[in-house]
Order: sequence, then C-alpha cells, then structure tokens
Amino acid sequence: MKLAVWDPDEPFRRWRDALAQHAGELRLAVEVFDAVEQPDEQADFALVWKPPAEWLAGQQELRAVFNLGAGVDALLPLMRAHAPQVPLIRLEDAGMGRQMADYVAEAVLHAYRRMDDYAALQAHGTWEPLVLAHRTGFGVGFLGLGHMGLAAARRVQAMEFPVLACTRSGTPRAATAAGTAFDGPVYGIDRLYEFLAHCRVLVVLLPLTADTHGLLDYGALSQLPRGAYVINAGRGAALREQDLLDLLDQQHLGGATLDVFETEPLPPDHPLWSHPRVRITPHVAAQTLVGPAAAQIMRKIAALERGDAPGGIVDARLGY
Ligand code: NDP
Ligand code: OXD
Repeated sequence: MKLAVWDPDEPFRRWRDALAQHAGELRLAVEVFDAVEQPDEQADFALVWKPPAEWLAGQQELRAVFNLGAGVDALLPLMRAHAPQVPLIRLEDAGMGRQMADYVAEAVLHAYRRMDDYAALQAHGTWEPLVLAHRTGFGVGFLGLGHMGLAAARRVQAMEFPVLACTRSGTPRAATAAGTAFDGPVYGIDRLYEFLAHCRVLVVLLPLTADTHGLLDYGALSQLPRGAYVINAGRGAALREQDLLDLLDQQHLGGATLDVFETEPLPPDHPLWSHPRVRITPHVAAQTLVGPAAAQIMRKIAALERGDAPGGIVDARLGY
C-alpha cells in the first residue's frame, strides 16, 4: 500500500521513518513517498497538512485522507471540492493533549494569581499585595470539551479549580468515550450565555465550523463576569477580536492569552500585539508530534484494513 505525506513543515524522512517503524509492528507492506517531491504518484492513503488543492484533485485512488493535526477547517473545503467521497480522519490527541493542558494550566494560574496586575504595579515600582480570589469560586469554563478540552480540564481540575463546560451536544462526549467522568456541569450550546456567566476564566477549545465562526462576539463575551479572563487556543475566528479588544478597554474583561487568530500570522500592526492585558503565542499551544501521530495513523490504517471504522472520522456535515 502507498502512503503519501504532504507536510512542508516537517522533514519527510521523519515521517517516513516513524511510519515505517509502526507499519512493521502491524505487518503491513507500506511504501511511503514524499508527495511534495513526487506530486504525480498515486497514493492509497494521504497524510497531509494544508496540501494544495491541485495535488489533492490529482489523487484518484485515495481510500482515506489523514489530517496531520486536530483541526480540519482548512482541509475540509478542499475535501468537499476534490474528494467528497473520501473519508477524512483527524488526529485524536496523539500527544497534543498534554501540551494543551500545560498551555491552559499556565494561563489559568497567570489569571488567578493576577500576574498582569503585578506586571502593571512593577512597571511603576509599586509594592502592593493584591487580594486573591477564593479558589472555590473561581470557575474555569471550557467551551469545547473534546480531546483538547478534556485534557486541559482534567489538569485544571487537578489544580483544584471548579470546572464547567459547554459543548454542542450538551454532554461530556469525549470523557464518556474515554470511559472517564467529567466532574462538573456541562451546558449545551443553547445555554451558552448561562454558561459564560459562571466563567471567571473562559477556555476556548472549539473547532472552527459554520456554527462556531464568530460565536464569541460582543454579546456573548459581555456575559462573562466583570474581570473575567479569556484563553483561546482553538481557532481564532471563533472569537471576534475587535469585540474582545473593546471589552478589555472597557475593563469588562481582565485579560487574555491567545494562541490563535482571525488572521495568522497576526499582522504586525494589529492592536492585539501591544495591548497590555493580552499575551500572544504564535499557534504553538499543542503541536503535532511525529512519533505518536505516526503510531496513531498506522493503527487507524490497520483498522481500515480489517474493515473496522477508526476513531476520528470527520463528520463533514458538522465540520469537525
Ligand atoms: P474534538 O472534536 O475532540 O472536540 C471538539 C469539541 O468542541 C467538542 O466538545 C464539541 O462538542 C465542541 N463543539 C463543536 N462544535 C460546537 C458548537 N457549535 N458549540 C459548542 N461546542 C462545540 O476536537 P479537539 O478537542 O481535538 O480539538 C479542538 C480544536 O482545537 C481543533 O479543532 C483545533 O481547531 C484546535 N487545536 C488547536 C491547537 C493549537 O495548537 N492551538 C492544537 C490542536 C487543536 P461535542 O462534544 O458535543 O461534539
Ligand atoms: C491542530 C493545530 O489543529 O495545530 O492540530 O492547530
């Protein structure tokens, strides 16, 4: 069977070696080729991160496409246009959950311990102890409780903050699928405003879909309690940046840690860069790890070979 890898961000040999290692364990005869270098070869399975449309359109024998990341918002329109019958399969955690938990835990503690306020005091050489909120009343809300949200929520829960969540289905589906409990209230998206009113910190770990695009606008963000903190590591376009800036400037919101943006890279003159209550990282909260990703993909190919449906098949109708 032939696997094509299209990933201009990673040296091809790293994918080839990792896939070969896991193919051996599964006793599959696998040939891996570099789709960037050999665009005319036909593959059975494509493993891609943001491939060009013409390459995907030229692949006539695909049995499945594996997205080399969790979010499929960039790939799904290409699949709809050029390979509508081919299943699209995304990564499920594959080592990203722990990274996301680190990222969110740091930002929650940053907010809870009022580090932006201390930075402002330091800038004026002011020695002034500030009041610390009671932990039991410091609710951390997860908008999106999938593989990323659940990993981060578990960590925050282990840090003894109360957690709550809001999902499309109104259930902790990822926790149920993993056979674990989510120890907090879960709201359906129809109760978004009620959920937001309980979040001292809002952690956004949503996929970008038709339903989530612009979901966190002025009206929604103003439901957060005064002084609330926003962390967005899902997709930038779920949150209206100008509305966030307005609410920060009106001091309704206390600060934000942002990893994802409406436009990436964030344009050099964007006001978010210089806002004193905003921390920015360049879409690095959880990065694809070649080893665990290759192992997971080979397990899924083995499942397809057996005639089973692997996890992570994208529902094109829902967009994630
Ligand atoms: P999952 O598909 O596992 O989980 C998605 C979650 O979002 C589910 O809880 C789902 O609800 C919920 N959801 C979907 N649509 C809505 C909606 N309209 N309203 C409310 N909730 C909704 O995805 P992952 O957790 O693996 O990843 C989430 C996103 O994080 C990715 O799509 C990607 O965009 C982003 N990401 C960012 C990274 C970074 O480095 N910044 C790294 C990895 C991922 P339900 O449970 O009911 O289905
Ligand atoms: C992903 C990402 O979706 O890196 O995996 O954002």
